[in-house]
Amino acid sequence: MVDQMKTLDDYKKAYKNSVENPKDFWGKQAENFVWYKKWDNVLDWNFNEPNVKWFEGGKLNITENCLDRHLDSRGDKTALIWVSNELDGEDKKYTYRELHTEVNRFANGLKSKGIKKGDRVVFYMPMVPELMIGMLACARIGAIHSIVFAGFSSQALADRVQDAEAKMIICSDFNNRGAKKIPVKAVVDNAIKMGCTSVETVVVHKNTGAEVEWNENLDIYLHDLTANVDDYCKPEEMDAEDPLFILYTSGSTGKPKGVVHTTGGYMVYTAYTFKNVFQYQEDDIYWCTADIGWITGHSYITYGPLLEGATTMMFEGVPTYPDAGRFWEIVQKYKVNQFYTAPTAIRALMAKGDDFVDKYDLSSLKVLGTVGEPINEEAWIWYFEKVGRRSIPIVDTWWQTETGGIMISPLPLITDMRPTFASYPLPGIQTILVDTEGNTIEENEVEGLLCVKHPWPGILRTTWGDHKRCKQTYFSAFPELYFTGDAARRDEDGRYRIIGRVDDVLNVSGHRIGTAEVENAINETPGVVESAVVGYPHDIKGQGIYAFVITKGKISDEAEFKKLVANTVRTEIGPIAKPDIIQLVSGLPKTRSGKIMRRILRKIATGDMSNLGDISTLLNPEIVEEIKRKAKNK
Ligand code: 7RM
Repeated sequence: MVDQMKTLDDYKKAYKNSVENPKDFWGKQAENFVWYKKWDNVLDWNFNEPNVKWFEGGKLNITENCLDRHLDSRGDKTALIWVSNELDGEDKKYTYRELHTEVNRFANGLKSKGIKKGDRVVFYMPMVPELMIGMLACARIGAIHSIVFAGFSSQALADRVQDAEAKMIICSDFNNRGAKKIPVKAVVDNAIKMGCTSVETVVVHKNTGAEVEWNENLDIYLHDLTANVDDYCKPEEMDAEDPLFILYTSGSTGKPKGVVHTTGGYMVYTAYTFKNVFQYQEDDIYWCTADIGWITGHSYITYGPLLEGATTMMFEGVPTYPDAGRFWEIVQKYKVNQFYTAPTAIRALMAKGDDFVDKYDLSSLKVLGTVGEPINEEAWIWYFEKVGRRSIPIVDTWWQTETGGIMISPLPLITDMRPTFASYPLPGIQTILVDTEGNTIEENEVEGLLCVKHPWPGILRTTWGDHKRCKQTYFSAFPELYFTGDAARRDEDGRYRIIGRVDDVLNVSGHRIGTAEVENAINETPGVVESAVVGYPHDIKGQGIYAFVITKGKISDEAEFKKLVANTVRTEIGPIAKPDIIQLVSGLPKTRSGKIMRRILRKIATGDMSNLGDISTLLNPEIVEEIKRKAKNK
């Protein structure tokens, strides 16, 4: 098991050591795992290419470390508690031994369909145990999983399957989500029709048991795949730098990119951060409410907890079904010790009133966590007072799909807390703030661009199929630095407060959405000439999506047309990217070189129209008046 810091002194020593001797520091953490062959070199790196290699030459399998190595000491310990969408549903528990068997059987099933090391397998599934079992089964045989959040549309799914050239898709028949039943397999069928030619097999997990269309050439039920397989599958020997998974994430331009994480470094980093940020103790029950389709679910539902032999929970449903007390009902029922969720969920529950939280016994809780977006002070205080009953620490964890694990966070009862501050960088994380020219900002209380100057084991290695794009996006803004895309400010004690994205990436209910993606989708609507999408502050979602749309000629039924635009976005990306506000305009403010002036649109969308700055240099300054007049947030 990796080290666990217990005191402020431990943190200070670990931080200092990690900066002065990064190889020693991470080499020691890595010693705690099972390696088939030890590494030759802890770290080799440059941020120019970029080329980062951790534990080069080391051979291992991450599932050996998540499962096999716990069998002697924790074979009968509960590894996974799965909580059903229904209040009276049948929850499920898996011991480490049972989870091991399920993963091995699934892995043998994959092999029987010709899946081997290096092949890509896409998952499009709800929050069911088979998703966790399936991702681990891939890791067992060295296949690269790419999990697509099951709220994405067929088009978005097809884009990702094609980019990854996946050989297999694994899905469910239907998905239970709150009061809804969502046809998951039908979305996959549609994606296949869009030309996913690399796909040889579609594995269908019988979830609700409802009837689905069947394609004899491709489809097989999961229970048939694993009907006659062995209970043991020898783990594939992976190189430390072999890819473990691809996870697509939105950026400021074009289509989402496939962030690639590799095996050894990701393993060491997720285990270390899990154990320290949540201060996990052997008999604790840990619950992260994220979806496994996002990085938070990868690192802190599956890998981090299982690597540390924890009991991890997985919830199928939503926070407001059957009512806004559901989270707290589950915390009470399972005596949850660590609870990790997103600010958007906290704000949504806060808005439903205190009665839903007051009536439950939450005395088991020891640590509360948040992730995904800046938490506003009001939500932080509500979380602290109502859920934490003023007595337990909150960890506001800042990190990204690209960082693999938590980067900046308080350590519960070890470092102090300041509401809305993600606080201190974890050991191994050398954060700095720079100005737009790349000069280091030494002073405190000054806003700057958040960068990291030394690699940590969980850093992304590349973007799938396009290494240039990785360099361009993260390592080109400032030489020798990893650029996060976020602005931040540091207080006099060294705590960081994350301000938010400085690029064209929106954060809507904790979901990362590129404005360019939404614009491309809107532009697919017949009758649309051009569009510009910006974010605006939204009480519950953090940010809402505001779309300015130029149409071909006059639209007779504006309401109907806006519905059409919204539906196109739903089809192209998924419901999470649907604009909250659509304003039809006759033009967009542009510079003389033809660039849309988003700065002006952002202000108008926010309702902050008094000071739009100098607009005289625009190609079409007169358009600003028209847009202001019809703006929706005034
Ligand atoms: C884990 C995750 C990453 C972006 C990131 C930030 C924002 C995440 C916080 C936060 C303020 C936080 N991965 N973000 N955590 N902002 N405080 N604690 O969310 O790739 O989906 O998003 O999310 O802007 O760059 S992500």
